[in-house]
Amino acid sequence: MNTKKLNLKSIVRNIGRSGSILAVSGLLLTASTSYATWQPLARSGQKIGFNVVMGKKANQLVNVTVPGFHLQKKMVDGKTYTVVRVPDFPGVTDKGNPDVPRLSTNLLIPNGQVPSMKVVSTDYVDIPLEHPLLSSKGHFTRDINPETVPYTFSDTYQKDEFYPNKVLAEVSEPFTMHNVQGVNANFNFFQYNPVKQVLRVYKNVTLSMENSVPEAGQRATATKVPSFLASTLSRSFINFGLMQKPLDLHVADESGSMLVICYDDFTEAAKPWVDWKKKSGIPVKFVKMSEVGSTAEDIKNYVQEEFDKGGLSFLHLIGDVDQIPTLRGTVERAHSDQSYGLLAGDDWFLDIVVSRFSAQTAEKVALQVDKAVKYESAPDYGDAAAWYKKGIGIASNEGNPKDWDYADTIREGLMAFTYDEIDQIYDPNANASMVTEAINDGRSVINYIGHGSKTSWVTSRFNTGHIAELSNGRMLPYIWSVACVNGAFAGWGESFAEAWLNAGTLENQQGAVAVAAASTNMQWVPPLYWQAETNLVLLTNGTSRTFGGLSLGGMSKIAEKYGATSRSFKMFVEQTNNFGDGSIKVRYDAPNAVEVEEAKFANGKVSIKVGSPAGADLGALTVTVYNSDMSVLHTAKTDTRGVATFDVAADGELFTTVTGTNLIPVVDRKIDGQSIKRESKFDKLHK
Ligand SMILES: [Ca+2]
Ligand SMILES: [Ca+2]
Repeated sequence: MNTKKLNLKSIVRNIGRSGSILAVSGLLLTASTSYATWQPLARSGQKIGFNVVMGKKANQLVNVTVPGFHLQKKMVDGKTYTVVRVPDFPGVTDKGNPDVPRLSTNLLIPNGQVPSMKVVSTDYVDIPLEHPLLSSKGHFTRDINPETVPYTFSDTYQKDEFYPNKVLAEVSEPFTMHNVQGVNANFNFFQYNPVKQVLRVYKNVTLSMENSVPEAGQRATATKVPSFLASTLSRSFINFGLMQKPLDLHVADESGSMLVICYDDFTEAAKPWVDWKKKSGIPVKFVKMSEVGSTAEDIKNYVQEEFDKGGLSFLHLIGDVDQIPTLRGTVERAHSDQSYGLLAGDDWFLDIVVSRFSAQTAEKVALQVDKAVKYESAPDYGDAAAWYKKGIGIASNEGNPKDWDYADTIREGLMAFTYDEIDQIYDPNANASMVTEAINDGRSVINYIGHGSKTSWVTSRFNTGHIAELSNGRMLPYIWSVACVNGAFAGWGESFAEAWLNAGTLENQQGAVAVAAASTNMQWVPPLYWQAETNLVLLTNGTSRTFGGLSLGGMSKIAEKYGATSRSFKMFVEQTNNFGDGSIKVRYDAPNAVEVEEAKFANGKVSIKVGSPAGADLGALTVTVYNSDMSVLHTAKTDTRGVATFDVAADGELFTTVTGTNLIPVVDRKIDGQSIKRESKFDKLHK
């Protein structure tokens, strides 16, 4: 085997063992069904192994192992083809070309560096295929049934060379997430020669990622990562653990600050929510639209200026699109609030969370405000809290694998976490009354996968009319919708996503607390990576579970899988907007009760002691201390004993609020000039 023919550039040194032919054809012959069979290349496991074996600022050594792949036969127009798949990774998805698996990952890099990837050693096998490798249908949107898209075969199938005809490992241009830089590395470890009908798999490769500029020896300045990004970084960059120290990365206690841009007439209606955000520990800068200007460009400039000052984590807009314009996307001119969040680096990785109360009247703003405030500040508890552990999956019977297959995977993950009931409302049997009944019974999360319209989910036919008829009160779910145009919010007509937030009155609430949905047509497969990451990785393993932070983290998974400059990633970021408060901490369990056992102010120091008779975790709760007009406002986290202390210079009455994940918060507890000891549990019981 001549390695020169492998299209490996000169930097690639193949010092590994030479390729060997693996006899798997016998296996293929016996596989008469369309079921996938696992073709092992290593002894154990099916996970692609990314192992950063050395992590320094100057260079990192990465070892990638491919333990095997799934092999499947598929009949197309009377001819048999081979399909090759790897768990957790998509195909290259290039229309008409062999759909080999695309392996890739995100890596943190030192700021200001443009790293290159060099191959240190490789080990590959050549596998003759009994049937030709099937092509990809390419990307298409969810307004199209995949079955109606034909397979095509490009010129590649006539060429006696390996596809993709690229270097073994490519790194993207560096991108910036808020204040941290990374690259996407793409590994062309699956290659196919259509004429020889041979699949080449690199099963073990070691690579060295080296910086463009030699280390000058100066100490790097510490980088503080806002808490909403912490989970995304630690879960989606394979080298986070190893590089956190060399890169001097620290996760901040604080969530960062929020900029609110509000249509002038809605200022009063917005006030209770702004006050609540401050009490829950988010510093808020509130401005009227007239102070910002009138155009999208005015908003973009204003947000950029705030971001450049440092510390901005959230942008929230209040008003419909005619009152506060969207910024149009670059891929398909999608109406895009998210584009306001692209502030650092020339990339599509969001740097802050962006969300909107898309309401047209002060009355509806007041309703959306009340939904968000009460969701966080006054949760159900005891028997009434059962709904937090219930969810809904709604999915179509289309796609390969089917949409309901993905919905089942999410369901299993959530059930293994805190959930004890997730409805399976799947085609062909799904209908609107199933959705209505479940929501009215109380559900905290809805995952939708299928076709969508501006006013409905096609699977179940649940539409804006049904939302208006709901009677779920304040059992308000949050919703991840993988569908076309559910969030087409520009213009005066009410979109599906807006209807969820606008449903009900202050007295009789209904609908949802937050919805992530697209303003244009979503693609079939890439959004599923967003949804899976959001539900199964960031929710179940994360530390900071804000609705917008979960969505943002899920988006970075699309970049990881399809490339940082892929159309799929850019398009998804631009089109997928957050309706409702993006900074709310989602609830996925019955809330824990805590109480303020001690709140004293003496000698310029406030000391708060939080306790929990029910045994809730007392560490890392957010405690704020403020005066009545909130001109004084301090935030701190409790230590493991539940204690937070503050230096406060203020006269007059002081108050405290305690918030946390799945917590029944303590709100507006008055702080006294002297210690007020609550009765102990013992005293209460023995009175
Ligand atoms: Ca960015
Ligand atoms: Ca609208």
